[in-house]
Amino acid sequence: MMSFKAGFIAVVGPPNVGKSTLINELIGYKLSITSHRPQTTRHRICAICSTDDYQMVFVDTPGIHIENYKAINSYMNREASSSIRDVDIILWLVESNKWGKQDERVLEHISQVDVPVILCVNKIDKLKSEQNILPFLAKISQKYKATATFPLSAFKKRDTKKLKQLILKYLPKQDIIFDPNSTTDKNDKFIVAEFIREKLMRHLKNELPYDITVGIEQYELKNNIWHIAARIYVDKESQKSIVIGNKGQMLKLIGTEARKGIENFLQKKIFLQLWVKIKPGWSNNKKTLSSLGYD
Ligand SMILES: Nc1nc2c(ncn2[C@@H]2O[C@H](COP(=O)(O)OP(=O)(O)OP(=O)(O)O)[C@@H](O)[C@H]2O)c(=O)[nH]1
Ligand SMILES: [Mg+2]
Repeated sequence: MMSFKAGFIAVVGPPNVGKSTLINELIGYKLSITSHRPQTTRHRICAICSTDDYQMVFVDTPGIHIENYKAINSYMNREASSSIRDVDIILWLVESNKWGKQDERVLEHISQVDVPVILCVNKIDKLKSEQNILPFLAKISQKYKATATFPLSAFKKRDTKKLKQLILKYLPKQDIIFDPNSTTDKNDKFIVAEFIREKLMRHLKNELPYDITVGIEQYELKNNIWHIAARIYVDKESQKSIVIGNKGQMLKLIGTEARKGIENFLQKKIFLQLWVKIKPGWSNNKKTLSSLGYD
């Protein structure tokens, strides 16, 4: 298979720029969690897209950010910066007409590697006219000469289809990397915990810390139904009551939505139970972090 193409494509950028949204669109199904809040993605995760002609392995990364005062923040920044080494292509995401300190930080990392970098300028649907982006592009090109520049909206099929063709152009000729049937390098349990965390990120107001986390405690197939029990970790009592909500309504809503997403992903019925537990300072405790999979 001389002409088969395969490779790793890291997607990097500041928090909230649309990395995970773009990846889900590129692979054509929901794998990576997304929300309107920054720092949704915490772990590097591979999303695999295989055809008869190529295999693209997208590497989703946590947004590179400045405030890394907690152990979990430095873990996330490390996950992101280490992900750009040993890949074949980088998709560098910036938001149209937005440039900040975090973008500078991302640029520092990108400047250190020597692979094709496609500058993706996302969320152009927010602009009144696409022309408005030209001065912005000119400013970035003074800082860095990207291999290609691609303005897009991750929401638009036409854009993501074209982006895929561009990626294919730079994808190296080589043998397949993962089994063509696999979708990710993570196990189902990981994805399940993430789907629950997504609903927490989406529903909880901004006063709740983004660093809430989920641990899976039961994961069993009984009578063709997955029985899943998960514990949600928060820092203090007041947060616990927000997560549970008035008469348990919030937790119920999160459970219902998470169950739908998980059933869709696993293609099986599931029975989901959620609990909330207070674990003070977990996000700044290296030992707790590692027990929850942040090694
Ligand atoms: N208007 C608009 N919104 C977008 C677009 N792409 C993503 N978004 C929104 O931007 C928000 C952040 O998207 P994510 O995909 O979670 O961003 P991310 O870069 O993965 O963020 P982190 O994981 O926190 O680093 C979500 O509310 C998305 O719906 C786009 O092209 N246009
Ligand atoms: Mg993300």
